[in-house]
Amino acid sequence: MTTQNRFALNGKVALVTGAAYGIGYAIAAAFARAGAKIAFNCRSKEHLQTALGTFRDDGIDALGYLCDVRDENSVAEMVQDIEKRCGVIDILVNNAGIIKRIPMCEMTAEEFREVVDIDLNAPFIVSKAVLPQMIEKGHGKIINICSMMSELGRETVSAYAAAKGGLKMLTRNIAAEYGRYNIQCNGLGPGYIATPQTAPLREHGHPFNDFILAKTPANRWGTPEDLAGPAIFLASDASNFVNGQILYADGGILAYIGKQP
Ligand code: NAP
Ligand code: GCO
Repeated sequence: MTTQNRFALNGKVALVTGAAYGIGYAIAAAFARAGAKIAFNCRSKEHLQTALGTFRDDGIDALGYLCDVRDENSVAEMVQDIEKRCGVIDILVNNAGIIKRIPMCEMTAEEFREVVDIDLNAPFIVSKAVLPQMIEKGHGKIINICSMMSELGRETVSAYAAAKGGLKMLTRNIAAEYGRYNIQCNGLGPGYIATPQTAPLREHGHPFNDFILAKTPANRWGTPEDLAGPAIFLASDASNFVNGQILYADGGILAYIGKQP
């Protein structure tokens, strides 16, 4: 196999959760351009229809599903339909996620639970839905979208950091338990990326914007497209001996104390 072919995804079936827009959309589109058959899901019918149109405009024939990743039955039905129509899922990206920015003592237990349900419990649910078929097929790739908050805390994101920290360890445990079946499970840890999720932090004049630029050696917010290459690497044969790792695509934030005064 040539070096270039090791990064190809031809003939692969990929499910990217929460890929109606943002990071998930960019990863799904990159996988399609690398040769994969794409399936994605989201909760909103409007988001689904818009995303299907955007994929079509991008020349990508994607399968779209209305499915809340917290709903085991809905996830099972989605996976069964994808595998009936396209074959066994070779690549799963657990991307769907939310954040609630609330000081911990003002956050309700229900709000905390909702974030952990979507950002941590759901990757468990969706991974469990695809693993048996990957084992039977003799290979598979699971990529969990982690975060700076898999490593660092900050004010107001206690639920999100707890979930993303847990997702890092779920990643390592899936690698530990299923590596013997030629299944690689790794994390992709984006830095601060310009998507709807971070839009509130980038509003004109918001102090967080200057804060992040000062904390990022690249001195810019990332774009969803900055994650395409790292995601293709983790989804392809090029990473067949990489397992249980978190690949940070963060512009250098984690390596940097911050701009000196
Ligand atoms: P986003 O713009 O808010 O998009 C989130 C996507 O997930 C949407 O398509 C949303 O569609 C879907 N979604 C949310 N909850 C869902 C559920 N319960 N079931 C199914 N789909 C669901 O977020 P993003 O910035 O692209 O982030 C994507 C992932 O990267 C998240 O896991 C996030 O934590 C992580 N991340 C983001 C950044 C960043 O700086 N943006 C950095 C590190 C990590 P519906 O609302 O229609 O369901
Ligand atoms: C926040 C941001 C971050 C990013 C991302 C950083 O409020 O701090 O939303 O959490 O989303 O997770 O890697």
